[in-house]
Amino acid sequence: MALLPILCYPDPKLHTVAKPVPSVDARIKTLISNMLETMYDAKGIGLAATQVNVHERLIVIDVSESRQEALVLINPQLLWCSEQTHMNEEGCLSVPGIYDGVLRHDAIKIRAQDAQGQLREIEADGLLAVCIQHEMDHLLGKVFVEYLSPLKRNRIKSKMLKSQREARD
Ligand code: K1U
Ligand code: ZN
Repeated sequence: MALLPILCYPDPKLHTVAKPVPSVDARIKTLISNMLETMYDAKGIGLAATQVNVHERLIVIDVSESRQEALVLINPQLLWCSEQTHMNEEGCLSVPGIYDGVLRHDAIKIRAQDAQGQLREIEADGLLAVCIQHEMDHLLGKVFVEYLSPLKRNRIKSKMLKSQREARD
């Protein structure tokens, strides 16, 4: 297994729209293992392939306390979402140290393949629903800061660029 480098906002590669995973083969299984290791190491609850510069529709998630309940979503499709929405505090491994409120559907239903390539339907609410919506946005090239005001987003962009410059020099 290997730790993968995570792209940091405002890297333009984060805005790439991911393509479907063609088949759940050995290459994808290795990528899943590496993404899970990377997510656990970074103390995240989710990770989209986009964030590790692989532009295919693959997400790993673990919102459990035990950190032993990994969920793998391949080629996820949104089937239904509740009308009811809620403002939730979100963070992102690609925007370290920034947390802000984003409006998300309270409950969703999705269809996705699992790590064996089996089609599953999943109903989610609470943190799992928030995390799935956040990760599915990544696959569309959208980062959560794009829901914030232009003023906040520009401040975050400048802060990220400054800390990336300082880490380089
Ligand atoms: O996509 C990512 O970068 C992972 C991200 C997922 C996420 C967190 C919170 C709400 C929605 C989606 C993270 O794991 S950020 C770090 C984190 O562990 C965390 C932050 C806030 C609340 C709960 C967890
Ligand atoms: Zn994120």
